[in-house]
Amino acid sequence: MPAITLVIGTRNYSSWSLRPWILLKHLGLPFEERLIHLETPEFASEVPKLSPSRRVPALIHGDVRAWDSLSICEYANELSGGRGWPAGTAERAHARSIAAEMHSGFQALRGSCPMNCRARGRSVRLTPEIERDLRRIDDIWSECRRASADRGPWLFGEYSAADAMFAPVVLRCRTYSLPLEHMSRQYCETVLGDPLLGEWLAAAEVEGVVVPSDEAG
Ligand SMILES: N[C@@H](CCC(=O)N[C@@H](CS)C(=O)NCC(=O)O)C(=O)O
Repeated sequence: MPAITLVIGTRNYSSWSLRPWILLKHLGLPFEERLIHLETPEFASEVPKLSPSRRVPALIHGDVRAWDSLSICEYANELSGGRGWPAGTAERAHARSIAAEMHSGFQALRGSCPMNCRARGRSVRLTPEIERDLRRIDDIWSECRRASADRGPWLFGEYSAADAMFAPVVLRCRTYSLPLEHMSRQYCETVLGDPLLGEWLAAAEVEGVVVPSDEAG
């Protein structure tokens, strides 16, 4: 079995890299990391050799190439024998839908509240667009948690790719102190208490890189 390599960007900023990274970790799939800092000459020269989209994350596994966070999560699900999504058909459809909604949506929130793992105490003006994104995220989390409360602490009880896709959103909520309802706040506590997220955050603390586009943030 060839080794899996996951190409990721700067931990502090690369929310898309965090998603498959934490899912692979939760599924117990061993992999090597190749970290290339964003907005560096190395990124410009190396990433085109590793990722057809010229973006991170990208996964290399023998002859297999997968790029784009959600497709890497799908590949990890296959490698794990289907443990990346909930077991029931209806819950799988639900989990895939909210993961896809995250992947393609919430532009207002994402644009105004970029992930910065190290940052705390930032404020943002809650425009109607950001409010709308936030209310939808709050509804997604609260509805999932109400339905799965007796089966474990994650969105569908056990950890799934849906939790991985939302992990960076929880970090944004912390950095920008975004208001959430009780069930969602509890879910954020679960995510922030995840030792595997702690591993990522500890590494982000010491990487010491500031990308130029964050200097104003
Ligand atoms: N839709 C892609 C987005 C990937 C993406 O935008 N990655 C950023 C880092 S978080 C990147 O590679 N930026 C470098 C660039 O665009 O040149 C995914 O889900 O993986």
